[in-house]
Amino acid sequence: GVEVSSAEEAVRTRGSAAATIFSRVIDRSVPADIIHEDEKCLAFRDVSPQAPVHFLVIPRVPIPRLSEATDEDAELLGHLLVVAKNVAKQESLDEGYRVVINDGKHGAQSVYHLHIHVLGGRQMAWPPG
Ligand code: IU
Repeated sequence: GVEVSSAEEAVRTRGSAAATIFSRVIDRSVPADIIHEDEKCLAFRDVSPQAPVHFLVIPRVPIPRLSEATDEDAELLGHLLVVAKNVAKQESLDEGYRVVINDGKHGAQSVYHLHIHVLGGRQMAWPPG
């Protein structure tokens, strides 16, 4: 099996990042509908879905926000996007979908553990609110 360090261990290893509710999803200390899991990330259904299909892809390493990712995170960031599209296919989003990363105050980010939103199953509008 794959070696998976706990979220708390990841916080210690990385240093700065504070544990959030998503660390507890990773640790399974809060329940979540997990629809993909691998050695680097998880995908789970958003508890407050804004579309018929709405899931989040999060790294196990608790990077607080996209603007705090580093050049060393490039491979991980690419992996998260590949997982987002693979799970979108798994969820039969054959007509397309919206991918969103909210960053900071103006981005309306509420949970400071980097996450990719994938929304689908209905027509999206542009521009977003
Ligand atoms: P944001 O990009 O930080 O604004 O999005 C956070 C999302 O996390 C938001 O859509 C919440 O509904 C979702 N969420 C969740 O799925 N489970 C939780 O326990 C909490 C938030 I807190």
